[in-house]
Amino acid sequence: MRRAAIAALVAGVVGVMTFAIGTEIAGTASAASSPRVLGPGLVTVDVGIHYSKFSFSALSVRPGTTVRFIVRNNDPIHHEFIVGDASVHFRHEHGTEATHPPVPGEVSVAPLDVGETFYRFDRPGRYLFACHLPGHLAYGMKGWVTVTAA
Ligand SMILES: [Cu+2]
Repeated sequence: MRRAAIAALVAGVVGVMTFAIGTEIAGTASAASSPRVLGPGLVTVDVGIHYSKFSFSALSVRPGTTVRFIVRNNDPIHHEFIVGDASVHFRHEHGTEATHPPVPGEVSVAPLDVGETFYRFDRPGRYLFACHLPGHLAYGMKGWVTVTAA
């Protein structure tokens, strides 16, 4: 059962790798805002990963919120969690960094491991979070953090 699930997961990821990636970064996909708005100040958010999907796709915070993202990778493959503005995502989608040192908002998580990263949201707007390993963003490993107006 577990082997079959893993095989399906791998097949799914490979299946989407042929799609052009990168075009989604400027996407205008609307994500429903979470009814709960977090912050300001320091808040901790649990981010689960299973079958190459994040456990949620929308998060709302107030300006001046530092989020501690606890990223739990429940898959048998590597993933990463990258949050930031469009330039951050462009760099990662087209870049060559295989893993990420402790830059705020960027963390690589080994199979079945847990990682964490902090990111401070100040300016109102929408900030993409995504996994930029090959094919993962196109497969749907993304979501949005909405920073509400002050
Ligand atoms: Cu991934």
